[in-house]
Amino acid sequence: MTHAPRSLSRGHLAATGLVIGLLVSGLLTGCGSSTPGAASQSSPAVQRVTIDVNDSMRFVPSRIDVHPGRVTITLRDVGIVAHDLDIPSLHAVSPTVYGGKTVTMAFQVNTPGTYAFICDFHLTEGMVGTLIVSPAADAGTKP
Ligand SMILES: [Cu+2]
Repeated sequence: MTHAPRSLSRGHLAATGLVIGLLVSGLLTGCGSSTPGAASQSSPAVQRVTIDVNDSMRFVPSRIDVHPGRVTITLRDVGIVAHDLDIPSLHAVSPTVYGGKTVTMAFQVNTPGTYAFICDFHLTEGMVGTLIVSPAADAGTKP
């Protein structure tokens, strides 16, 4: 008489533990595989950014925010001095842009992080900027 309920409850506990275990492992593998893998592999959209360069030897804006993937930068010279945009760590350099002209550059960036870019002509004058590559998962939560 007393054996039946005990074995029943043990079986119930074991089953509950198994279900929780499956749920937890499912959640863990779901997080692990979707965040970095999908972000760098499956974002076909090209991200387009326009940056002005001017006779004050500045990039405007000097900070660009993108996600991993293909990036196209349009460099617009709103002054008369020639400039370029060089991202040394990505081996990406734009053509030289002259006063009143526009050039474009395209590159691929796969790894989130902070990448410095410079104007090769005016580095000593502080003509620098920062490319911020944040994980694609943050796209929806951006303000
Ligand atoms: Cu410059």
